[in-house]
Amino acid sequence: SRMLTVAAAQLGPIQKAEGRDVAVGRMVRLMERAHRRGVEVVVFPELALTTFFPRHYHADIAEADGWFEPALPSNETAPLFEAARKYGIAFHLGYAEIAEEADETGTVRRRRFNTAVFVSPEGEVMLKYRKVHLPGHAEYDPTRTVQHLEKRYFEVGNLGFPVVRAPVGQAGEVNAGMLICNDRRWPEAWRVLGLQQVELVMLGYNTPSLNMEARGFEAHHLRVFHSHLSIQAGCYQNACFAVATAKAGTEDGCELFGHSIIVNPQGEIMAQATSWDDELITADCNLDMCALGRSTIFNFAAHRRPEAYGRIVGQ
Ligand code: CDT
Repeated sequence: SRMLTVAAAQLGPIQKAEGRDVAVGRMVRLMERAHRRGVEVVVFPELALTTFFPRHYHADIAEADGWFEPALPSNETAPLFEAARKYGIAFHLGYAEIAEEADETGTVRRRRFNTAVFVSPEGEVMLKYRKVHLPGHAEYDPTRTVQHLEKRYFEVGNLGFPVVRAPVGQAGEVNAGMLICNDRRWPEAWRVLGLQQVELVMLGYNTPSLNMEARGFEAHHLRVFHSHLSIQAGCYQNACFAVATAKAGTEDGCELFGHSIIVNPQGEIMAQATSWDDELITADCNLDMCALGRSTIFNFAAHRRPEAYGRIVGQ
């Protein structure tokens, strides 16, 4: 069987005043722990290097550039790449990306994305993804006590939902794909990965415990339920594993709910974080399990009916 040992490396809160050196130091310690447990792939959260900065308003977007990475590795993130090399571990990292890149009109300009990369133990980027579903709003909202300004700071990802056959671990290879936070709630995103025979979906998230838009219609306990429901359904309906890693705890007075999980193709939770702090959860994934769903109830070639789904893509 094709076994792959994976970990969700949940991070506790990172405060606004804390530098990347603090976050990276904690991440290196999680890598050391992963090594002791025989882990081959470590998944860190969305925007893992800083506090969840879209809660902070900057009138001039360029003022927010300090939250972004112009290059990876940088001096501050190099220890992470060194740890990966030392221990032979591949890792997934979410970060805010600045790229000097041509837009749809061909104009090269400064562009900002909510990005994740899957990096080999040798430090090579095997896969890059830019978040497609950006929640929140673009302008300061005085009706909210906490802002969620992803639509201000990031452009919609322009790389689609890529899947790569990555050479990792004893399994030899794994079909790997990524989602970022809010993407996990959209079945279309999972299905685009499923159509590429994804076996492992890596995703990081920062989800506030309090839904600012709930207006009394959503009980607090449903926040974690909806997150898990989305991930478990995504795995079952696309016959894949997922490692879903949270940033958790109270950042600058705002609570993020944690509850990182690893899920199998039956939709079962194999491991779950129980703290709201730095915590490593692991699971041994038999990638051959993906074949069952894919060859029976979710055999897409045999049973899927795209001719009836035109409305999904506006046809
Ligand atoms: N980071 C992120 O995408 N969080 C969202 C919260 C949305 S509240 C405006 C999520 O879907 O978990």
